Amino acid sequence: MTDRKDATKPSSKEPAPREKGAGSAKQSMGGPSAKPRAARPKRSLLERAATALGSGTSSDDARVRTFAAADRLDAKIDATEALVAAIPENVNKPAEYALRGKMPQPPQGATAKPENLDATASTITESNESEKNGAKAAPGANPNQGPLQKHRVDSLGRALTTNQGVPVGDNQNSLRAGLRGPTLLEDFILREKITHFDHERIPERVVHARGSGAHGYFECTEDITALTKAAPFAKVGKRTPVFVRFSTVAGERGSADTVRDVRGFAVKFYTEDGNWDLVGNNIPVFFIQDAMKFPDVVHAVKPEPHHQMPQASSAHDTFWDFISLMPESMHMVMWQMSDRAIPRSFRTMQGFGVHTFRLVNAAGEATLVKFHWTPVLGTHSLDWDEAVKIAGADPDFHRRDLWESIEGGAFPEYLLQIQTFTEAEAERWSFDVLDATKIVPEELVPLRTVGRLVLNRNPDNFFAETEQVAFCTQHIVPGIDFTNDPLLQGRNFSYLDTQLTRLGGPNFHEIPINAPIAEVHNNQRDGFHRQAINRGRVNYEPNSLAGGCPFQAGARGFASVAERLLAQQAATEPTKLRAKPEKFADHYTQARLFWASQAPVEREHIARAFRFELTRVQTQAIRERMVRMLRNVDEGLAARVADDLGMTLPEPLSLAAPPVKDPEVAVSPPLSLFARPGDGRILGRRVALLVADGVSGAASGALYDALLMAGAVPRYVGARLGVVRTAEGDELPVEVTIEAAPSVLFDAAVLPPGGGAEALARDGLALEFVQLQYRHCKPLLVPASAAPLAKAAGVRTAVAAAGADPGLLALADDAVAGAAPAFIKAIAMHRAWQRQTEPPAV
Ligand code: HDE
Repeated sequence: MTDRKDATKPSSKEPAPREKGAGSAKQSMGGPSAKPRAARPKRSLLERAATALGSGTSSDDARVRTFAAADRLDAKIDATEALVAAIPENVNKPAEYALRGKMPQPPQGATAKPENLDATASTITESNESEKNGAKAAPGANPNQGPLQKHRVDSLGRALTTNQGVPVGDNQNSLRAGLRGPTLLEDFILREKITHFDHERIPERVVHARGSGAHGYFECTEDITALTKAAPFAKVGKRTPVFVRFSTVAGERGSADTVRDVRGFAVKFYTEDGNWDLVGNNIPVFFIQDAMKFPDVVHAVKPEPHHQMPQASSAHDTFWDFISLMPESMHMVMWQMSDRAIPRSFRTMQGFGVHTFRLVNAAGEATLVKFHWTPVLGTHSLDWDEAVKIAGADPDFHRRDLWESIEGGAFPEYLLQIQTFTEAEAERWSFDVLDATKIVPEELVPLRTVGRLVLNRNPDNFFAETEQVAFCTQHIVPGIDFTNDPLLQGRNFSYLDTQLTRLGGPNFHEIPINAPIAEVHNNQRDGFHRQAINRGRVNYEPNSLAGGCPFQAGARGFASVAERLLAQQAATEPTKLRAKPEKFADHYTQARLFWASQAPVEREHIARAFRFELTRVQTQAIRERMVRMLRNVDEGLAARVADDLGMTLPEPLSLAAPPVKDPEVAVSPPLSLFARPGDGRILGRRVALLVADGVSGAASGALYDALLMAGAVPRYVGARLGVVRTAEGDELPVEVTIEAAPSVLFDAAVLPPGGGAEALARDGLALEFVQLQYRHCKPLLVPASAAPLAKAAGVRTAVAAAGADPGLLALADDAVAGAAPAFIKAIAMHRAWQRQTEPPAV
């Protein structure tokens, strides 16, 4: 290296004249072009001082600039030579090869430090600062990463401008030739505004188009460093920022939230080792075993291509045609027909990583793992009739619930639980852990809680964050690794590929919501919408012109778990083939396990769901094939569905492989929704207090306050907005009307204590309100004076009196004010399914 520390410092001695030769040849090939030193005229003291101060190249005096530039370019060449010479050869090359039977370990890349930063600069004029240019790049920095605040825009106190920052004088009128004349093409303000508007829409996600997102954090709560070196688990108490997006799968971007569908549960962890995306669902298995079939299953469930119907529904011929020909989907379909597919909210559903992944510790040892998200408020779902009605009353039901809960401080929270097991254990099981249509029952491997996820901030802008966020299964960090699950392997290709079209090119990682907080340094360049302005002329590795930077991280970097694939293979097995392992051929054992683990009311709902879906199917032969498939799950279920469809029981479908004898687990209680009732809190639960003139303000107010204190969302619901006059002679505000917020939007209801029920009993909408609260098995508080209203709506108070309906609280009017604890308990139970009959009694 030269003895110069910086071009801005004076040299201790006059540099030796440069020899003609390699150096000057480089110059003629476009390298830094300075005059050969020998030819340089003597400079005045003034000029030398200007150079020394580093201001020479921006001096107003052209002569000063010329000399300063020459001096600095000279120094740059010297420094470049020294930098390149510091890496005399690629000493790491042998480490790429398995030599003499030894597996190579990737070393850290060779690197050298320039003594003069100009050596790696694109241009020596980089120190000419301006309001736009700002300062030159800080060594080793990529400021495109990091907190989002530098991208947030707030226009308080600002005037309207064009996208070029030109103030807009008139945002009401386009530029016209005369008051009544035509609009002029010259109106660049109008054209810019309309053009931008015309291009506001980007392609929606081909699946999971409908989604809602939130920011939050993941907190590590248990030390699992023995299992993984992944950054989020580095220390108990460590918090990692996350962005989570929940979604439906089949519906378009504007479809309703409460359709019967799988829900996406995608979490992006912004770790200091880069982004880790855990792109999961709320159902722990999937329809298919090989990524090859993904386009088929999605085509089958999406609206039929000839008439584009039905929207966001699997209840049509093409879906069930495909499913009935794909028996491996039977397990997933059982979950999809269960109430899991109509969750009450994103806050009350589980999430699953689905595939078997690997955890990798600092020693490079791997453990197989399944990821589970468990909501602390418990797993709760809607009733199908309710879900259908909500789709009309509030298509944004889940989105609103998420948004309002976070705005209201009731932050959604989930535990991260893991199941870990070894390859040897997995080998012994009757199912293959690489088969995404199978779970690992909790009885085989219990869940272990290792962290919690808290969603505590709504996005500022739906498009910029929730729409543009790009989840990719291949986004993993050191400490996590894939397995050979053929579905996961295909996903690892698909997610990056899909973002290219959706987000317009290969630089989607630079969109603020996608940019990691870890710095990004590589030699990828150019492409649509490039944000980073990379300094210097080096965009390849290895290099010496940039001191080897950015260099290969070696042991600090990501390393895939070394697998001994061939050793696991049978000697007769070809190395390259298209086929599935034998255990994948068992299609029904775990579908049976799921059915056997459901509570009676859950089974009832599953049977009804099959009835509904298959009734919508128009082709009798498809219905029949599905019932044949169901016979391989449960004879009773098949018979019930056949009966409901008015068909005689057909023969069962043939099996690809004989059933598993003595599966490890025959019943798994945790597979029931009721296994996770939650922690008893009723955060964000919406409770209607029906009011009309004559209502007791004191009793209603006491209940209202108690519900509010419990974190619920009580609302005074009346026939019309304004106020009602209370029994005490005061006024009570009606917050929302029965028409605008019908029954299905509330989790529980209180009929008016004191008075007012008679008026409501004459209102068809109010009667329907009470009737549906009752039909949907929701907690209902019926004061004695409101009994006629309840009776008119069909509420069977006698059943409650016999203790068979824990969701119905029939009380004396003067007991209402103090009934909050019992009512809150009933709400926390979610639904009194004991009340449900087939067909519904009301
Ligand atoms: Fe996806 N999936 N998927 N998927 N998936 C997408 O990526 C795909 C699968 C999941 O909120 C797409 O960015 C293939 C399983 C979620 O932005 C696409 C296969 C699971 C989301 C894609 C699967 C998922 C997606 C569409 C079979 C649960 C939404 C837009 C091999 C573990 C993420 C996008 C968000 C999105 C492909 C199967 C979950 C096309 C090829 C299994 C939660 O890349």
